[in-house]
Amino acid sequence: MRIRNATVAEMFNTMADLLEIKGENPFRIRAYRTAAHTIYSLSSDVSELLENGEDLSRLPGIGKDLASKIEQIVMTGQLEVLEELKKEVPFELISLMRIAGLGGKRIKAINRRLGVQSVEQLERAALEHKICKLPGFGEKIERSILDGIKQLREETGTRMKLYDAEEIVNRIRKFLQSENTIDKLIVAGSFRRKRETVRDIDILITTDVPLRVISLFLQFPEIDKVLVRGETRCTVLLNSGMQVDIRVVAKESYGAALHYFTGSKAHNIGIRKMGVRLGLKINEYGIWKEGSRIAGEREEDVFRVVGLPFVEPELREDRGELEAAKNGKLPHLVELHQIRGDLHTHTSRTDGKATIEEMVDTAKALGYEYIAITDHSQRLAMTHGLNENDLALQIDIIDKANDNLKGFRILKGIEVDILEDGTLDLADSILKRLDLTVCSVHSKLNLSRKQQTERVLRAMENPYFTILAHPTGRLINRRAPVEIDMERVLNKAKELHRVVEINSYPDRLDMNDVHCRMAKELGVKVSINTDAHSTNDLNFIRFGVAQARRGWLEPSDVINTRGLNDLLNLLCSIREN
Ligand code: DGT
Ligand code: CA
Ligand code: ZN
Repeated sequence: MRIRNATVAEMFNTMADLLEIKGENPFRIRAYRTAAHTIYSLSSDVSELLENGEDLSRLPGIGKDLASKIEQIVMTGQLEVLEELKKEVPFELISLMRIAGLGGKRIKAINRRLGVQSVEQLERAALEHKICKLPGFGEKIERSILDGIKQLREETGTRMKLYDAEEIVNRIRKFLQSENTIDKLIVAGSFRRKRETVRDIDILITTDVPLRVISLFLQFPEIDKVLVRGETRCTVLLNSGMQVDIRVVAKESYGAALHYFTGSKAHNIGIRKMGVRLGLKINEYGIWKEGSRIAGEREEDVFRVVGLPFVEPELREDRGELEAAKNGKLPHLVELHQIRGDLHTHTSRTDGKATIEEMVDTAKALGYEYIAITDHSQRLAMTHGLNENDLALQIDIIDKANDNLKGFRILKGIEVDILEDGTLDLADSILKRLDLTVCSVHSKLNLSRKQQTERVLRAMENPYFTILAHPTGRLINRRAPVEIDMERVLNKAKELHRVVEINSYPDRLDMNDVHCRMAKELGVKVSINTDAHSTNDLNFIRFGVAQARRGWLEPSDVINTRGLNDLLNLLCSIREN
């Protein structure tokens, strides 16, 4: 494998961040940062320099100790001390280091006292005035933290996760509907297309009293700045850095406006071109033929006039949906209500918050027929991962619990770590007693593409491998996906009849839409799971379903749309392969 300089530099910077949060010696911290900078700006790869027998300690800012660390990274793909440090300091805290005015010391205090781990959680704590009450903090610091978050979002142009945008939308909706003046309120744009992240929130409204609605909205307490203010529209920036656009549209234009502002832009252009060929003008106000308006009140109108059936918003990315619509080949997308169970969940036995009973009760309330309990395996010591004895005990517990259940089944599972060499973290003799396994990579995320891919392919060969969980390990806005050849992975999954997960956790949404589509085209079966760590998390399933829809998946592509018996048959047949 070839380690890139950027990788080495990033590991050193991470070291520095973690040491800073830990409150280590500033000289040591600076040494890592300087070294990172040196390596980043080298013109040749450190791995190449090493191959040529060069002495890295001759580089500026790099002594014997750092040189040997670089060598370790190049040889093994990881840095021992960094791995150790990650066990001590929550890795997520690093994202907070990028907020101006928030050093390691304060991050540590905020984390220890409020459990804050992400920028979003920090923002929430500040908005709820929890930060200013901490000893050594005050209102001024709290405000500067909020400013810092805003600045960070502006600088990095960070797109907000769909889940966070959804929460904002819910608050706006509630606020605007407090007066009974709104006829329709719908969020268009990437939010409606259910992209995993959104840049801004585009809201369309129909009402008889536009001025009144706009002036009410301007009183929304989270507004930081009003950017545009007109009689039927306004654009504001919220404290969170999120931009919101509100447009009041005429009832007769509602459908045309909804289509236009839902986008995507590329999809719109495709539609408009089809219209032009038919002598139609299609814009956000309506549909026109020879200067007179022929339609525009309903969104379906836009598709109808160009001879197409309705195209679901999640498909409107100009990825062949117009072509498919023309040829009657649109997929019948999977829907939330078709999901009959969840196949990746955790309990308080490892790092979840709820007991098996509580998870089961919630699953039943969601109308499910089954839930798989898949706690972590022993390798993840921080989560109190299960060893073979622990798992045997859990199997007994679940068997007993099932005896008392009617019309619902708890499936026995485990989220078993895929070790670096591609073996699984628990013995086959215990795995075979389970209904299914959810297999995932949690360590050595920085292997080369070839090694990472082969590690996963090898794991899939294990006869008790059922589902590949969160295949790329990415965390939206926090951690890039691992280097892995998804096409090879999916081909292998097809060959061995393995299932691949869409992890519905709002930070993960892994596989992404493009990989979902690839899976479908290769004929690989998918499972939409939440990876719930609490009863509430089971509701995240809607995000996974949205991602599946963006990947053109139909119910038959998704194994947990099957009823219990059907699913059990499938799980058995996977093992027989
Ligand atoms: P975002 O905000 O980056 O997450 O993605 P969108 O798709 O929400 O993009 P946005 O907010 O810039 O615009 C909303 C929709 O408005 C977009 O999806 C399509 C439509 N739109 C915006 N600009 C144009 C344009 O120049 N031509 C056409 N045909 N449509 C546009
Ligand atoms: Ca938008
Ligand atoms: Zn998990």
